[in-house]
Amino acid sequence: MDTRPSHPETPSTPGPSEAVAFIALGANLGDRAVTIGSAFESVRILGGVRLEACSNLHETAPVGGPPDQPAYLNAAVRVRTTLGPRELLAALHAVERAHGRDRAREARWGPRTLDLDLLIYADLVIDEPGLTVPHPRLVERLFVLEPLAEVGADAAVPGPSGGGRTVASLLRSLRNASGVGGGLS
Ligand code: A4P
Ligand code: MG
Repeated sequence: MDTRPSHPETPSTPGPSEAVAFIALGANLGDRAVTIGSAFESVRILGGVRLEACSNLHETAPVGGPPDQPAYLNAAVRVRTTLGPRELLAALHAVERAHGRDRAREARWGPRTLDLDLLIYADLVIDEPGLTVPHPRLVERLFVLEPLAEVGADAAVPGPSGGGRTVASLLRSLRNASGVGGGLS
């Protein structure tokens, strides 16, 4: 099922204060495809955010967390935004809550209705309580890099984890290291 909004792209030129950002989506409870589709729409209508591109939905085996948790659906989006990174993360947390996420009741890396992670925000490198950008685990996770490459293959991942390499290059390396074939050329 393709749950992407039918017209996600806003055909205007970027404003001077807009930053390009990438967001990961993950769900492994409830009707995952409906949740991710609804989250695409919620991001599309956020104030100060223009949704530019949505990836496909990827069925992925859970990494970490409690044993026997259900498989995930993962996706990624590219946005342009006038929100700062903290404001954007706060808006994403509000979208998670609107989809039934309750952090107080869940285990770390445990099952969740919706997880939204801020992966990349322009060329910023931030390491503060409550906000690390680029997302610290993005370079080690196929379930993040594969959808991300669909919407931002040429995006550079700044900071110590990405070293300025592109998403496509990081994905190729991780696929080689994991013995997964079919890397992007
Ligand atoms: N936080 C700091 N930086 C960020 C950022 N860039 N984006 C803080 C999002 N959040 C950020 O996050 C914990 C804290 O990280 C928050 O207080 C936030 O302010 P959380 O969403 O409450 O908890 P979490 O998601 O369980 O923790 P974490 O460490 O972000 O987990 P991950 O790395 O997101 O991993 N397997 C598959 N196949 N697919 C998945 O999607 N997801 C996870 C969660 C584990 N295994 C998975 C998947
Ligand atoms: Mg998270």
